[in-house]
Amino acid sequence: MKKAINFLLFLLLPWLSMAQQFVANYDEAKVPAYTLPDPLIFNDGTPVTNKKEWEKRRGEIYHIFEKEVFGVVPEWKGSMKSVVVSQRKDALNGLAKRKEVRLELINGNRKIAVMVLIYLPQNSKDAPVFLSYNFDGNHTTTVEPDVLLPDSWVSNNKELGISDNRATEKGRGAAISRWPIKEIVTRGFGVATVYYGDVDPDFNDGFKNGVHEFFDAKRDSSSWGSIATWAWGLSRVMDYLETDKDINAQKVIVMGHSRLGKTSLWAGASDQRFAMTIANNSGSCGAAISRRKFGETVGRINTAFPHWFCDNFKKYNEKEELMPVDQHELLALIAPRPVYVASAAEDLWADPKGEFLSCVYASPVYQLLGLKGFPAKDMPALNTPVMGSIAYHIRPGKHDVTLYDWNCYMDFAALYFKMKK
Ligand code: GTR
Repeated sequence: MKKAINFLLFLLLPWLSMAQQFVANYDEAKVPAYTLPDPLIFNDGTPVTNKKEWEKRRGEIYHIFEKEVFGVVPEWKGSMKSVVVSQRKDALNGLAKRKEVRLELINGNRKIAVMVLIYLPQNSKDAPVFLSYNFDGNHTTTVEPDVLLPDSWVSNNKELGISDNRATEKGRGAAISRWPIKEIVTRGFGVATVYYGDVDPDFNDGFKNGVHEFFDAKRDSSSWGSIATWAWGLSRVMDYLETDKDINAQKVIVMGHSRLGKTSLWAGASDQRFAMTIANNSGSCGAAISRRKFGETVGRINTAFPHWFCDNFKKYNEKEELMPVDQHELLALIAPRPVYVASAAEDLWADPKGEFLSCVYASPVYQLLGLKGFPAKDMPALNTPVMGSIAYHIRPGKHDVTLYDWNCYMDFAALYFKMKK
């Protein structure tokens, strides 16, 4: 017994000591001086002067994010089948059409199912649709009693020690404050949501579960981490949406909160079919400038979540200044399509100022492409959204998604898609 405890301590100590040593900086005066990589300068030092050159430079930046941060997606040799498992015309008391679609990813005799829950306004053909992962199962986003419970890892895995039964009936509607579906549909938008654990369970198991089990490729230091896997999953949902006659696939907005905000940025950068990207409180390695080392740092995120990024990224633990890219360039990769970054005033862990500054520093790329860019140089006051090709707001309160956030996203989308008020 004593031996076993010692062995456990031996395994845990390096992690515990790193976790204990880490003290987040929340003092603006202690933010180090830094120089950001310039998205409009090629790796060889020559400047980018027009749209055509930007396309080439975009490839350089994308490649660095792939190889050094999120990891490279292996070749997919499988196939996907979609099955509509339920359909209602009278959802939300007649306000919406609803369907649940099971996407079956198949590779030989291996198969996983990804469930998509879709709410659309009755007259949906031209409605922009927010595609967004949820954290705990599709049934947590709605109180409707017949939406299916997840049958993936939340319910049948003990790795996270989940004990609150959120994958059961007890979780139904538990996240509705983050999913104002009625308000969204009333304003003429649709919502497609997927439980992210269907695609890849969020724990460090050496990439043996989720869609990873489909890819036989040997892993190396640039192989994809879970964020890239989740982003890939959003592209598979997009493959389906393109086939759904109730949906205009030209108007799909990819939106995510927190780790799933980081995911939406990488999905928006990787798949140009997404018309718009929204990152809610995405923080470290999402929208926030890493070189500021404010709140959560690269070292801290790689220690707490070693499976989110590729192994190469660990080289930059406590050495953010050596990163060949920074997060403003992740936003720039989304150009010319619009992108919205949002912060919460009490969410210092996510570095609101760093999230704002990324918008400022990504703006020259949009401007080079003849677009408005980001029309602010100073942080706006609370609840005062700034909207150009890049949009930003900071609201009071905690790390969360609120109706206020959604209303801003809908305002921005309504502007971009020229919807009537
Ligand atoms: C935190 C993590 C953040 C953010 C958040 C979340 O623990 O440090 O980067 O991703 O989780 O996703 O809720």
